[in-house]
Amino acid sequence: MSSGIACTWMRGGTSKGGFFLATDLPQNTDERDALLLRVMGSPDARQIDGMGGADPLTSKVAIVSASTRKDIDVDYLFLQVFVDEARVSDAQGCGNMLAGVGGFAIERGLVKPRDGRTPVSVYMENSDSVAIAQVSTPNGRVDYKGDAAIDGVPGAAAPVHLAFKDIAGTTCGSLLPTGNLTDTIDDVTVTLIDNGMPTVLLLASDFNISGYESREELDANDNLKAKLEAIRLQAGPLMNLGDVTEKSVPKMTLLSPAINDGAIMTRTFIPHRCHATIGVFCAISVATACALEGTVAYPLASKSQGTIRNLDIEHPLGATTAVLEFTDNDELASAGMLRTARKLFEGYVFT
Ligand code: NQM
Repeated sequence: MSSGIACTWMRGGTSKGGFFLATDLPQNTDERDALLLRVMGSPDARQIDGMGGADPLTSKVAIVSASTRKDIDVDYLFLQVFVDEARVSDAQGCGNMLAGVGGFAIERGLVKPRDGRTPVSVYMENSDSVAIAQVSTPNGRVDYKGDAAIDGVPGAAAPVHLAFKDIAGTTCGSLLPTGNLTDTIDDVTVTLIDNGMPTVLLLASDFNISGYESREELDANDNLKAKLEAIRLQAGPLMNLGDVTEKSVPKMTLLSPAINDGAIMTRTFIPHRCHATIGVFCAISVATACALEGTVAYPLASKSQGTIRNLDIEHPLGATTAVLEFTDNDELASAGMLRTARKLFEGYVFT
């Protein structure tokens, strides 16, 4: 029997996947990706021969290493392992898997825990930016149990507060990569934005849908998906992403008015399947557009004031609260979000 590779399986926010130490994986990218495809069981729609959950949200990998950067504890590389294609992509980050990185890093001895709560500074390699994750560590041990609840995850767990600075334009070069608040693609008015995640914002009403449909209903709407993909392929180069045919960005977010007192309602394609909820950075990008007059989101969004604004971004399973902090001059200073994480399994995975 071949010897396995040490790994931890964790839920991070509303995603799930494998967490590895960089030192346990091949340094060669092609070898590493081939191994991760075997680990997940891709390409196969059911991922029956691997650990993946037959969904982009459960076919994710976090690679963590001790950082040599000043004031940074660990480096985190996120990889999306495609389900039914033999592809592994580092073109996007993942704020949901990020929720598990701090606990994993402490448990693997990369960060010394404090008594109570341990701040873990994470360099996110995908976006060349930094997050601070607050991990619950009573008596100096990671505790995943707690009473924080997030929509899209049953029950409750310990809170993991995530804080981000300087994430605007980390992938596309600037917050509004075309320099415009709106652009027109295929006669549809869109906002192209990147506050941590390259995202195309569109009005659901422009596609003859309500924007309140279920994930399953939207996934079955081939006509809608074809229109979104045609727009996405044109948006890619406009957003400085080049040819995005084989990339998991930009995400496509359909907007409609909120129905549960939130800021706005969303349905997000990531990019070919509808998200069960919404990604962390995607929600922050949507929230940012809600606060920016002139975007397609602004007229639909409920208005909030003050230097700290909590925007509930509604999604198919509830809402996620993006916390935006503004300067006195109304410029965006930082963003944050509450997530939870849970360690599910620790051991060796065999390829
Ligand atoms: O936007 C899914 C997720 C994500 C990414 C995706 C994410 C983010 O929910 O930060 O978390 O958009 O592919 O895990």
